[in-house]
Amino acid sequence: MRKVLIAAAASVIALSSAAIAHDPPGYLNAVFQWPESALPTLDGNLAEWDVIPAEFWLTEQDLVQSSERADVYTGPLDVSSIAVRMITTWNEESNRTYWGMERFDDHSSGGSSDDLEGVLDADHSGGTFWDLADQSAEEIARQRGRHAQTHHWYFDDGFSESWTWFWMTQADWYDDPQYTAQAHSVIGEVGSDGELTQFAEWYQIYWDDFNWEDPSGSVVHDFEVDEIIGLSYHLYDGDLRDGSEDCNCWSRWALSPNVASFGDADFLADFVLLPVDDSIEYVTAVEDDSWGRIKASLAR
Ligand SMILES: [Ca+2]
Ligand SMILES: [Ca+2]
Ligand SMILES: [Ca+2]
Repeated sequence: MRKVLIAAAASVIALSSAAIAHDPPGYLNAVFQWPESALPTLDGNLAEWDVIPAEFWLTEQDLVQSSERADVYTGPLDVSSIAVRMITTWNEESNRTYWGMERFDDHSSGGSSDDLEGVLDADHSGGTFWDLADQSAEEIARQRGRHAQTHHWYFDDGFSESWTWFWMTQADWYDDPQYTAQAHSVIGEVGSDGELTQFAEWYQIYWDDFNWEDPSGSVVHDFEVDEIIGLSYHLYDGDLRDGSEDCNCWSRWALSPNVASFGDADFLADFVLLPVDDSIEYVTAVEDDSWGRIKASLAR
């Protein structure tokens, strides 16, 4: 009996310390689930996403500046410079996360100055997925991104050579359609220094054990209802008009001011995976191009 109690107490302590580590502290948000019959159609038109209630979307109002760079913008949030609505959703059968984003930027620099970085710890293991002390080069290669993954995504109409960049790995196979795919559209011209609005939708699978040398030996996460995942968004807005060190023009907007979320899952925010909401009238693929879209746009 005593052993059981000690084990129970130890697990409570482990749970509570994990909860304290997650960031922002006390934060819990929810991940909307798509039914298998109505997965988003990746075409750069977000009409089908409008069935998702507004409270699931994050906007720029949910974000704070998260950077220690010298040229970081230090003024208040300015929706005439960056405005966004973005969301991470999921689907049980495919074990995919589906992401949607609409983003307005007054100054399109193009490429890595204006992208979204998504970080996700699917099995909520927490802890670093960056180098550990005294690791060999081989161990570092294995460790980076092993139990949580992070991607920079560029929805920039071909301005960037690749649309997805899992920047901490040496793997070159993670952009295969069995793992990820995207579609996007833009209003404006990428890299023109002018205004740009982007509409993007994409899916991404995640790994419990990502092995950069071994796609088939890597363990894909099996997402389940009620599971809590770790999630972070880093929304970059570089308005690099003069590019000087003190330009006060570079932003990394995130849920928390911490910068450690780049490579430590203890600093990701908690999100719980929801069941399908059957009360919603989804836009199914069959009616996707016609009546369903009209209905979805009328329902806004
Ligand atoms: Ca679509
Ligand atoms: Ca801007
Ligand atoms: Ca910009």
